Amino acid sequence: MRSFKLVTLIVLCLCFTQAQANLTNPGFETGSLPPWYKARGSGVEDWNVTTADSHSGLYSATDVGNIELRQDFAAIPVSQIVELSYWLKQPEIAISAFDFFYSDGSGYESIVSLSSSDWEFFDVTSHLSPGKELVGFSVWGYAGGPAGEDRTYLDDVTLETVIPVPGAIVLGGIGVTFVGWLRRRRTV
Ligand SMILES: [Ca+2]
Repeated sequence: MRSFKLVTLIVLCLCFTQAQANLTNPGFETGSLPPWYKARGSGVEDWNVTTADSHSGLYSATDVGNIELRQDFAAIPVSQIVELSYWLKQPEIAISAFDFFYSDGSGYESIVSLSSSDWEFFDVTSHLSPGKELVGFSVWGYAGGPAGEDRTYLDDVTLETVIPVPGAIVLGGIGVTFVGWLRRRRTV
């Protein structure tokens, strides 16, 4: 009985939704920045793609200074977003701001603090405003702190949505019928 419920649940999940990645070049593995672009700020070294370090793959993006790296995309309802996250590395263990840009022209900015000099994961999904549509996302480097170079590395940005699949009800119905048929066969 428990396995029947589990199979039904899996079938329903598979049929009703579909995960979708929404960023282009999320891990900088094209070896260049676009469609990411420098939006605001200034520093010693503009955002660029490097092989000096990476969270995964060959490349990451890096800058030295308080400079914003942004990507714009077609409007995505916040209600469909299940994850907005990224990986950062700062040898000086400093801070980094991130910005959301909404279709109504409003924005949101907050800051994350790093706690080690290794790669760190930041999930900022909970900062999104329900009911709005996201059209852009950015991450900042920093300036100040300890005396050394103000370097930030960014990699593996995830903007994942889950959307209903067209015809999902039909597929779900077929799934339930099939599971019911299996169950009947088992009990005969
Ligand atoms: Ca990468």
